[in-house]
Amino acid sequence: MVIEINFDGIVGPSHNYAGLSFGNLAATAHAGQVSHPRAAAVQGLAKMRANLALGLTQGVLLPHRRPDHDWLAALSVRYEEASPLLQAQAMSASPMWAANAATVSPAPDTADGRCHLSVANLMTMAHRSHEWPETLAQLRLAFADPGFAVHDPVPAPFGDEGAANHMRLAAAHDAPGVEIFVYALGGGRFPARQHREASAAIARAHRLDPARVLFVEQSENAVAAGAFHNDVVAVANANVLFAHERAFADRERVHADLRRLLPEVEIVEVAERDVSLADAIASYLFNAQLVTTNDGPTLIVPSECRRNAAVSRWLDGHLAGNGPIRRVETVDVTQSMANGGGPACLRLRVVADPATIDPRFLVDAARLDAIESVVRAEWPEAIDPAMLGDAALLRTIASARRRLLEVMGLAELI
Ligand code: SUG
Repeated sequence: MVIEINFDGIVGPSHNYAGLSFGNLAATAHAGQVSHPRAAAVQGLAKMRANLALGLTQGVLLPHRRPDHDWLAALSVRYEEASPLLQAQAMSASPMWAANAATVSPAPDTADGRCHLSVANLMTMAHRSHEWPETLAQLRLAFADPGFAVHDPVPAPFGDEGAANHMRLAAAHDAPGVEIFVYALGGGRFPARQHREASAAIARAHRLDPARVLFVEQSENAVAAGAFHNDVVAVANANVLFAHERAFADRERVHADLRRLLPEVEIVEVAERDVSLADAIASYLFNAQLVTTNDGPTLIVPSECRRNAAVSRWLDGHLAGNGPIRRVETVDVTQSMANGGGPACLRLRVVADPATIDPRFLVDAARLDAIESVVRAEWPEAIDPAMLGDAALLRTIASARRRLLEVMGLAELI
């Protein structure tokens, strides 16, 4: 049976705050602070447990080798001799944000009836530009079934940041959908990380019906206010689009196109006067997981949303008014949030039959327990970004990841 599966990135043992993502306000604000990798990973696991409790199917993607010695070798430098900036870029735990791993087009949308995945090149940020080879290796393992087509990244200079800039709307998960690719134009105060040409290439590779694809420009205001990915200001699931009024350059056009292509669509728009763009970005209201549960459309928001008065008021008002979102759940992912990664950043959605996926990438409560034991025993308790050159820390990070992959039966990825 075809269902939606959320693959969460397990927070890696090198999780730290080096302030590497220009345009990501949270990451910049926390630059130089001490991080807590063990607590961060435990928070991520708790979120996965909460998803299981909602009746959802849960998968995982694994932390990458850190530091990335292969990348440094391509730059002709050894970690010990690299500049502090290069060290931090080689050490980032950024693969935890699985929404940036790939763009996924489920089988009901594609001409060949296969589920297509394109690994993201993430070329705009140096620390993320070297993620794709390991991500691709994991995707090729997890989705080896002939029902999937796994694609190489779009070549430079066309920036692609994966599912964070892609939304799929459909009457039901197993019905043909409308795929929306959101891109940003350059020239503003912050870099445009998703280029239209990259999105167009992916739509072609995935053999999507051009009549059911929308290319939508992100509003310049949103990028300038710190929405470095569309999923900071909009999220979609099934027939519900949940977006800020200022998410798109031309909102009327987006709404009209959607209503024409998917008459069942329900658009939940939050007005600037109710929640400002600044509040939306600070609280990550839209970086929520919008999922289908027995109670209907359910929004899984970060706890920061309940600490923001305007956002909390909006959520309560929507629930009280019997809006399309029927239930709101709160999760604590503050360690990831401090680097600009909310609940939606941490997951990649794949609509497919779980029986066709390598079971080592799927988790139940028992497997989460096993992962948590490794995390509690092996993950560093704290990392001061000024200590990234420390040899003992490097050994701890490498052995912690190795142990996790062994426990998960994925030693071939070591
Ligand atoms: O790419 N932060 C990530 C956050 C990604 C959020 N993902 C989505 N919105 N889907 C980024 O900016 C900060 C790492 C550092 O500064 O060390 C970072 O990479």
